[in-house]
Amino acid sequence: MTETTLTISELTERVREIFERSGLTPLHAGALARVIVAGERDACKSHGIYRIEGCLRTVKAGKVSPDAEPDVATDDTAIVRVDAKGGFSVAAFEMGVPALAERTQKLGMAAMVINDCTHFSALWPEIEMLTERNLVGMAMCPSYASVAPTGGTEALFGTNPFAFGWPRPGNDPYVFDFATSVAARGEIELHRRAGDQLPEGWAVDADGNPTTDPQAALDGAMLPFGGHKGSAISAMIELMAGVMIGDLTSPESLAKLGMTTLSPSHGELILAFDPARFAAGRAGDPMARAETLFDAITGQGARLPSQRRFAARKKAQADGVTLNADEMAMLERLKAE
Ligand code: NDP
Ligand code: PYC
Repeated sequence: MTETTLTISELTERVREIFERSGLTPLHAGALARVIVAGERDACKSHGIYRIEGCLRTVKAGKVSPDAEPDVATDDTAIVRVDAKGGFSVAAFEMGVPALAERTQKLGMAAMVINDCTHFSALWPEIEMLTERNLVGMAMCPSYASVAPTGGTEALFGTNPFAFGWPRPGNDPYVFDFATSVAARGEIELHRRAGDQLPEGWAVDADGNPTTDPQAALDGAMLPFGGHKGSAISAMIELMAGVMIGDLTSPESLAKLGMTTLSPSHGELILAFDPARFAAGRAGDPMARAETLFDAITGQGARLPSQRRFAARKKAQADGVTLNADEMAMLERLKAE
């Protein structure tokens, strides 16, 4: 199959143009293009350019506000509130980060609550905005009901992503970011498009029987990672980033949208910590001790999460992003629509 290589800025410009033509304001078109191209750049295809069509469907269906102007509110407490006003989450997150960093530096820890947003993206770009500021971060959000609790057979939880980051000045940060289902739903869709079967243990069909057929999995339910442990973490995310922040849980988000082919709307919770403030001088420098731990992990031959991603990023920055003929055809088609 013919391949085309674009620089990161060429690809970003193409994606931004598609979003602007769809009626999104420059604020949102730019933020979406950055996060989607970051997915391609870092070889995270489940949240790369394949997501463009879902975003456009959501705009066309009138389920996201294309010109929302997020509102950031702070007071003297540790909670920063960002009202996304029905728009995509990415610009809302970017606008709230300076206030979250300021509160965290002042208080040692702080939280950002994003309400009323449409959220389809990976969480690591958000976490990296915190580690860049030398903060430890955690982020989580519901999605739409597509995962059965362990012991059950019907979609209830979302694929509920959970991400964590630890800053490593002078080095790539320690970042993990995963769906609390065995894999992101985007992976199931990519298997379906490629005509590939799923590994066993990822999903059940609409009758609750194990399946390796991606379409049957999309019609049925995915399974949590790690059995009852992932199931419990997924429930925690529904509670903290849905119920606790006064926003939609995954079943409520699905009920609002009525289908899983649109980007889900709900809220998000982000927690930030200043790592210099907790040990209070005990047991040495936390940043140096963290490095000892990372060395012990890699010293066994294990890799750190995000190492694959950072390697892909360095390659893309040097050589560009390579897309196949189908992906290029999709970009051309969407540009012309
Ligand atoms: P993966 O299982 O592919 O990866 C999860 C994490 O584990 C990554 O940080 C990855 O790093 C790391 N990792 C993978 N293999 C190893 C290994 N052998 N050793 C050490 N670390 C490893 O991710 P998922 O499919 O679960 O999720 C993909 C994306 O989907 C996430 O970015 C998530 O935010 C997003 N998502 C978004 C949702 C939303 O509603 N917005 C819903 C669900 C998921 P590396 O990348 O370097 O491989
Ligand atoms: O890949 O599971 C997923 C997902 C759901 C919403 C956005 N991404």
